[in-house]
Amino acid sequence: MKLTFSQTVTGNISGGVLVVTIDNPPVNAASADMRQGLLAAIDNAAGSKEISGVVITGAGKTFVGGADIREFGKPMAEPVLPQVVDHVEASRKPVVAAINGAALGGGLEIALACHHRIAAGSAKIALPEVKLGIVPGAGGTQRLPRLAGVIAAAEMAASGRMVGAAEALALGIVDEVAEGDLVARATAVARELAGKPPRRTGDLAVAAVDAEAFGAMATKALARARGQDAPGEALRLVRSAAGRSLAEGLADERATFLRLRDSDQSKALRHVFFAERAAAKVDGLEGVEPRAVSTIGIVGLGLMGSGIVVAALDAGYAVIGVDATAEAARKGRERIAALLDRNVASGRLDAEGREQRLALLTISHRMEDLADVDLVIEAVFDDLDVKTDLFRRLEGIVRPDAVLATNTSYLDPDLLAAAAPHPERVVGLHFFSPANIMRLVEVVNCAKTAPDVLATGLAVAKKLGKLPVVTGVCEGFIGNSIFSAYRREAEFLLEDGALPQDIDVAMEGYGFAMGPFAVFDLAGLEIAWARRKRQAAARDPNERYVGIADRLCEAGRFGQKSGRGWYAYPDGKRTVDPEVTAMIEAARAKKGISPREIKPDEIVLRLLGAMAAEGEKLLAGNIARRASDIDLVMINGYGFPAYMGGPMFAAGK
Ligand code: 3H9
Repeated sequence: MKLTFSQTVTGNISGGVLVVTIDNPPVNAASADMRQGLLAAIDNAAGSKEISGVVITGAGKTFVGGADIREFGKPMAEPVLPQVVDHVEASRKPVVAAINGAALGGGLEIALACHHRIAAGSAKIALPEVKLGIVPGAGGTQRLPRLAGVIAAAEMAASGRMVGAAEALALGIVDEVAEGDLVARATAVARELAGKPPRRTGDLAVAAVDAEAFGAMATKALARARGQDAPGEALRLVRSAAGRSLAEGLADERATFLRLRDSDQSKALRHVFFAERAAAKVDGLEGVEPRAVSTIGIVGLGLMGSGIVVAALDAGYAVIGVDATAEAARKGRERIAALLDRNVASGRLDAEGREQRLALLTISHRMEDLADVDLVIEAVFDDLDVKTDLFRRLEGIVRPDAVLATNTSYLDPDLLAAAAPHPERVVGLHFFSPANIMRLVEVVNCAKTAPDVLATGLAVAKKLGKLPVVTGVCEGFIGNSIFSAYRREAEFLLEDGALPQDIDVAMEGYGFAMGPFAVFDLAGLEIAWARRKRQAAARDPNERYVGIADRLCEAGRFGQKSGRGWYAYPDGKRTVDPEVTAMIEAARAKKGISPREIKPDEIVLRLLGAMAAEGEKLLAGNIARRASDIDLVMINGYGFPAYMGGPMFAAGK
């Protein structure tokens, strides 16, 4: 018999067990309706003679995706999740969680309050709240350590790391992993447990903690979470579970959750969460099917190309890597193998995974070997003639339905496409280095790119585990346009009175992992110098131009690689160089600028302002489709701190 507890929660009685199904697409979030329904289901079981136990499961591929994030910032409707969770735990009849898929945040908290947990092999659990700038708010920091121990629980709560079924079993978070029919097994267990005193997680003692081991884990977790409030709070809450009652711990957790939920960091991170989902929706692509891609050809096996090869192999694509000569191809193969070896050494990959990837890889110096690939990504030298020539050759080799993608950063892909007989199959896929690690891919919608070709670019980037953001064509696309404006303003600040180290310290204080001048030195100064020289003739003589970077390059200071740039690097360590200070002072004097003291707040304000102003231009020119896309590009490609929401969010756009 089907029972309806709310619009999203229904039940079925099977042999004395109430099987409660949460069906709240897309991710079974714990919305007000779902909370009310779940509470009603537990009450119904309590009051029914016919029911001796309860199973809770989710419809579809998610158990419960957590609290409904869209409700944050609105008045909270009763019952709140902690009430529901307490109700589940307090039930006198056994409640078994049948974790059919992702049990995240509030979803895991519901499962933790159940008296027995059975996971499907594909289940995944996590407390991802810190990624939204909050801590768990329905008992996660207090119940998880009672099952998994303080250290494992604290590490999960501070990192938001996703844990698979096997690890959850090993950690004691789930009691078993179901081999066959999950709900049938959970129903059988509920029947076995009926009439016995329920094993309540909240009643369990928290095992003693090794303070040194906790300290080592916490140091690592905090280093990764620099600048953010939530991870430290999560560590504190889990740690203190050991020394106080459940009720005290829950009260502290709830107060911390409510405080952080209203914090600026949480608002910014929620903006980023929804920005990522919005970026995947592209006007004009509704109902457009991407072309099927199973084999990718990658031309140019330098640093960028090899990184793209590894990303493609990681995603399970068959890859044909091509470079111009047998020697270059051999070096490319070595580079790819070295990247895989590094992943093995760091534990990210096992030896079997390495072999599987190498089995998917063909290396060649013959372009003709690309005859049957579905997609070619070129990552050759960023020169228009070289790339145009390559595209022309490819046209004569690849299948007529193959997609051609360019990884250019600065060239005009419309010019490249124009050189090809079929410009509609050309798209830009702008990866960031190292391409197997960096999450951002700018997908460049060229003037003639066909909708299904754009959709293919997006689908492939997504399958590579990347965050694709669509950009129109302009010099530097979204990211480098904004980065240029940032660079320009940073150089104005130099002339006006700040030194590189002042600017870097201010931006690092704001949350960037590295300030702009440290980044310039890391990336190398010569490419931007070459571009400035190329553009010199066309430059408006009335435009403010700072020549200090040119003076540095003329003096052979090309950045970290050459041992000197905006800083000196004795023993590889970033050090202020009086020679650079003197060059900056000379440049100011030459222009008759008397320097003034510029405080960190002004530095931050001017640099953020420059980024937002350039962002406005990109929006007006239809290069970026929405302000939040710009935020994603700067966060994922240029080190803008996610917990500040991106330059457009910070500017209130
Ligand atoms: C929490 O639980 C706090 C508690 O401790 C305390 C409470 C008191 N709410 O990602 P997708 C939407 S905090 C509302 O593309 P996937 C999403 O916006 C929460 N909506 O799918 C999108 O909508 P649209 C802790 C949500 O299959 C659609 O679902 N939980 C939520 O690639 C599809 O999303 C989390 O942080 C939500 N919680 O991945 C989990 N989640 O189609 C966050 C998703 O309109 N969620 N949506 O654009 C995820 O990590 C992924 O969405 C998930 C599915 C892995 C579940």
